[in-house]
Amino acid sequence: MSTAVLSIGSNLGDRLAHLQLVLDELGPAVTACSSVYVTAPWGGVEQVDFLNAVLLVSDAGTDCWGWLRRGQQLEARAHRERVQHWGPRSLDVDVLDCDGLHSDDPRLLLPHPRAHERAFVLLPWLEVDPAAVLTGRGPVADLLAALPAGERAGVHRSDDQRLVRA
Ligand code: PH2
Ligand code: MG
Ligand code: MG
Repeated sequence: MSTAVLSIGSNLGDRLAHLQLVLDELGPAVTACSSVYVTAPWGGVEQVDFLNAVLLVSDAGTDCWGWLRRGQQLEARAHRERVQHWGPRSLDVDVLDCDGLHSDDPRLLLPHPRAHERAFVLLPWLEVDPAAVLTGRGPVADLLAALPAGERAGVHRSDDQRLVRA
């Protein structure tokens, strides 16, 4: 049994359908789902905007490694190709935090080492859990407030693109 926070993102192909695939496949494990956000690319690679969202998930049969595995299976289902570091992708599923666990394993770094720097992660997370705390870093609301204004300015909630919970 574990409870995790997942960040999902896409900027290739049918971006909304790729995010929806995650909801459809994780089904009842999804306890909360944020709005869809249109987000400027983070990381210095010139590319089209992403759609991002955050999910809270919980499942008796899935541990923290299980969320990584399930995320990777979904990325494969969306034909994810690993071409360029921080480059375009059909689907990215990242485990941000899982049961407050710390992991130094390079295959599963927990908490996510860059979550605290990314408005496209913090803003949707705060929407689904206003009291959220990023393990080792502090309240998500404080992390968001500490970001440079430009970082937050690139993240917009979409009114016309929605995810439907299975
Ligand atoms: N993912 C990246 C790199 N940059 N930028 C945005 N806006 N959204 C992402 O999901 C994203 C990114 C690598 O995982
Ligand atoms: Mg990522
Ligand atoms: Mg990833």
